[in-house]
Amino acid sequence: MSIRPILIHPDPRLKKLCDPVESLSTEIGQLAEDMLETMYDAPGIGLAAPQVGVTRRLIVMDCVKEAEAPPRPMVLVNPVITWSSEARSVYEEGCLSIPEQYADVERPAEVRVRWTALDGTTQEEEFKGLWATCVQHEIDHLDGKLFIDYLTGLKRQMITRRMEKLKRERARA
Ligand code: K2U
Ligand code: ZN
Repeated sequence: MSIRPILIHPDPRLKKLCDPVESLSTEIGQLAEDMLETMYDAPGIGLAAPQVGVTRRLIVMDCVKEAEAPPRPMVLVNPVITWSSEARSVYEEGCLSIPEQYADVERPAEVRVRWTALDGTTQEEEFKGLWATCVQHEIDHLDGKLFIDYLTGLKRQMITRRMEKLKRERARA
């Protein structure tokens, strides 16, 4: 188990179309474990493999928000959205690769997702609410898409400039 560094936008690895996971190797299992640990440490409620520099189609999530409720860590290999609702919802999104920047993003309110679990079984589940927003946000990462790509050019440029400044400051530290 190890916490891996999270790439910060702008970074070409965050814009790449990720490759499907071909086999459920121990390396993939270790990566999933590290991604969950990295996500909880951030803290966040989702994380995609490209955010830790691995351009493979693997995401982790745990959107359980109630403090007393048991966590529900999920590992989705090669996730595919098989259905999206007509209804849309707006959520103020953030991103661990774009720290401290938030903006309203509109997405389908409910989605059905099919994926391969680490045990090799095929799973399919409908997600609503924050889980739906999160799974769409994570699958976007696998296609090199960030939530700021849904904003106007001006807003996106402003956020990108702030991240470039943050990276310069971190490099000097
Ligand atoms: O992909 C990521 O960067 C993880 C995000 C996932 C996420 C973003 C927006 C909306 C839902 C999920 C992190 O968890 S960012 C932290 C966060 C948590 C709740 C709401 C917004 C941002
Ligand atoms: Zn993100």
